[in-house]
Amino acid sequence: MKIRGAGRIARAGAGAIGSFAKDYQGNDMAAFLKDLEEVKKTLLDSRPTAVSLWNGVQASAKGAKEASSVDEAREILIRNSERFIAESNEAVKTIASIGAKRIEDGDTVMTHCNSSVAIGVIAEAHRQGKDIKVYATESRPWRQGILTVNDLAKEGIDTTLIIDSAVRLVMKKVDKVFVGADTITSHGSLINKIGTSQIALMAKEARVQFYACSETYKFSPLTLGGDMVKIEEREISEVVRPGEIPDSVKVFNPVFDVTPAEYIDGIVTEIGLISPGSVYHVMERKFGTEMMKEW
Ligand code: RUB
Repeated sequence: MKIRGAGRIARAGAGAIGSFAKDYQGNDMAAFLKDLEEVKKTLLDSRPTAVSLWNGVQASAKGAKEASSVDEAREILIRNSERFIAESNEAVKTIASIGAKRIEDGDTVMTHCNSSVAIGVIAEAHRQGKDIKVYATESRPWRQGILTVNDLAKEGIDTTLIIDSAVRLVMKKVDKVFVGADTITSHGSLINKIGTSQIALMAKEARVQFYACSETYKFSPLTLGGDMVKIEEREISEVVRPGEIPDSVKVFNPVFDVTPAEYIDGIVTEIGLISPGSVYHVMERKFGTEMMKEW
């Protein structure tokens, strides 16, 4: 939790592969590849839900096996990692400019948790001179909403913090919802902070547009192979203080949930505003049919 948000997590994972390559000492290729596998495993085990980490790590480690020496492999990894980080930062900017066009002067927007990409979209609309209001959810139990309202207030945006259970009441005043993504599945579902699917359901009920803001490296080729997205569960200490409830009471603290494709009006990506139904085609182009078959 020192590094949060799927984009930052992916860039940190890619950066870690780059650092491993920079610092590596030794010339034995077999040992290098074995150590690289261990590094990858440690990184991937740290956050199971966000596929951005998986894609960032895989993209950075790509080509190591084909190198003819450790030095060549190190160079490849350093280059890959720098490219991934640069492209990722660029994608956030592009999404901001595409998403901002969906926000009109006078709109009231809702966001959930703390997504740098969704905040980027909202901040860009504000910078363009649009008069907007934002409702941001507290996002229990970790309260990432506090970070969000600080980010939005710094931009000078008219911001209101609400508790998560106020979403349905407030939805009447909202024109559009913008949230981030940890993972987008091959059938266009969104995995994001717990509570996102409730907000999407309420947005649908109130005929409010619901957008997911997601770089395409948050698209999961693993789901195409039938893999389920593992929903991370965190410490119960995030929910209750010691001694507050009897030991016999169980606490369930899932951190992410799944919003089905039919609740999503659009996915704002760096390659454009797309429908959940077109995720497969983007994956095919991005990851390649051959590579996808392996998964
Ligand atoms: C953060 C969260 C964010 C996505 C997208 O959860 O759910 O909405 O990760 O973030 P946590 P971004 O705080 O548990 O990591 O748009 O910054 O990539």
